Amino acid sequence: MKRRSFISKIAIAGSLPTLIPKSLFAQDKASPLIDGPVAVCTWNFEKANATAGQALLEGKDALTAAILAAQVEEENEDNSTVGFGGTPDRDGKVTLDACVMDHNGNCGAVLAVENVVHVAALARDVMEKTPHVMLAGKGAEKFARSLDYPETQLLTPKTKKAWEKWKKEALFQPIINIENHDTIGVLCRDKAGNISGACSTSGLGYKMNGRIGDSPIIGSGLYIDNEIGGAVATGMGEEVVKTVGSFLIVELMRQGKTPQEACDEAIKRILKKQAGKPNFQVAYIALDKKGNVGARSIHQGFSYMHFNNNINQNIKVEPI
Ligand code: SD4
Repeated sequence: MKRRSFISKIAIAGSLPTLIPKSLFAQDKASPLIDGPVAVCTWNFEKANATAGQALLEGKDALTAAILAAQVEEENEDNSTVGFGGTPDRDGKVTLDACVMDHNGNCGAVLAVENVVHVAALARDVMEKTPHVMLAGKGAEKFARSLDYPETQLLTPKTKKAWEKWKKEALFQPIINIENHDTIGVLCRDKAGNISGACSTSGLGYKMNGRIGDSPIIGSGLYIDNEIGGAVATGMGEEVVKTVGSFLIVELMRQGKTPQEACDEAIKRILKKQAGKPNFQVAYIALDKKGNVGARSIHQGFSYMHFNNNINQNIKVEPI
């Protein structure tokens, strides 16, 4: 995968302005109202974000667009932190976590799922077809089989070989950036002005079997409040969970902070618990109801994709 900055134009005509009641922003004149659908996702997943952008331009709802973006990376064998080709745990098992949240505040999640590629879609099925919010492990897999999700071996020859090499030393040392953090978190605002999101990951490489990070935890890896906006996280999940990062960002925006200020504050909350700058990465993206976006990371190396007005752009993020 190329790690470069780019701007790609997507040749799609007919984008309609996003319909958001102006009265919502009557007292907030500080930030502009961005017209048209908006899609943002973690890292440099150009194709994933373009897929979401195109779906939004075609009139698909924000949740569908976010899941379509997640699926691009879930199928991408070269992404070693999501779906097929994801790095296994210490026991050689690829276990996936995902969640989704829609503009009505509905949410669904699956945890530690094996042999299913499209776990963000499965999280949506948990949300829409069960009385529950979360399904884990064998129960989630049984549910997937009942819906005819194909059974897929997620460990590839490449990741198996890397795991066998890792086992010789068996050191658990998460790498700071994209080399080991390629989780996809997506936030979309559709033509109706509704915001939804999705998050999908295989978690930290060589984690303990059964370990769950932030990504499938509503409020940590993802949170949406359609009156305010949404946020997603990537990086060291344990630290995101400790500060309930995505919920925190949305609540800070509710109190009047911009998406950028809210991301800054959420990163500072993590740093406050550390002596000096820690040797792990956490990064957030936030999108508000008006289409404004903010992002911040602890370390260099984080970037995100931004789609609006037919332009799909990779934005490098300055660390705190
Ligand atoms: C986790 N937050 O399981 C995930 C890892 C991650 O890119 O973001 N990787 O902790």
